[in-house]
Amino acid sequence: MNLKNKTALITGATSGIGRATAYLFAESGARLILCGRRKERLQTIAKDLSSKTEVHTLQFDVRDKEAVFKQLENVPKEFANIDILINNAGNAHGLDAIQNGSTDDWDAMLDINVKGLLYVSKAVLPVMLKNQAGHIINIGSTAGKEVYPNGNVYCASKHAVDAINQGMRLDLNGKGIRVGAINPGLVETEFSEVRFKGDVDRAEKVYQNFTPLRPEDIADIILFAVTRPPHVNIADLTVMCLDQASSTLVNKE
Ligand code: NDP
Ligand code: 8X3
Repeated sequence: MNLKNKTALITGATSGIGRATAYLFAESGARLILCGRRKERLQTIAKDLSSKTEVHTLQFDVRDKEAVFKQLENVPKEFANIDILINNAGNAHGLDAIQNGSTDDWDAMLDINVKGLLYVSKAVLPVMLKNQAGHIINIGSTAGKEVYPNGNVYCASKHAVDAINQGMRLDLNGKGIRVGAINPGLVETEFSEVRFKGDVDRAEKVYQNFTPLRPEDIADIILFAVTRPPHVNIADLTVMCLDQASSTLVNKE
């Protein structure tokens, strides 16, 4: 599948789904703008992909509104014509009953998963509107389709992504811009390590005794979505591994 002459901006490209998407898009020839906070990782990935395509890296925290707009205003001109935006940066912070939740965790999830996605979209949209063309993929979650015990604010943030995805599609109708969400179930990435604040043992247990999705599985679906003919828009797609039936029902050995 060919993305030659397309420029794709991927947030959260330093790990998991975003990183897998960067590698797959590079194979397909897309020019890449890779974003994240961890500069060394961005540099390593850019070096890895430099034989396949042109890569520009942007280091910023999506919560930092000023940084988002400043960095995106100043991308080199050969990268400025963004065709594809993958709104992927995000994480869960904590897994606690609402009465025990940390307000810092709540701020992080709402500021990153919701407001960060909005800031990046607002910064990228003018070029898509000018071109009357573009494709935005919002990475939602099964947590944006149902709520599970102790998932409260993370689920709220992903329900917000679901609403924003629908709202974007309504407001951008007639402007040549495709908008769609990919909503994964359990994918083995650094997600649980972040959720459990570096407790690797606890994080590993989340993915034990069944076969979870791999980040490459989601990258593959993202590539499929962005390489459909221009009149085809995958509006909303939920994907789980075979062993998962819902957020709370996973067939473990
Ligand atoms: P990872 O933890 O592996 O990757 C998260 C990415 O988001 C990293 O590249 C990280 O980069 C970036 N990120 C996090 N916070 C910020 C921030 N404040 N500013 C900029 N970038 C940030 O997790 P996944 O790959 O699993 O998660 C990617 C997306 O997929 C998220 O939106 C997540 O909610 C969603 N998702 C994940 C599922 C799963 O089971 N893993 C299932 C459903 C959805 P850096 O730290 O360098 O800034
Ligand atoms: C990540 C999947 O089930 O941990 O969005 O919320 S889950």
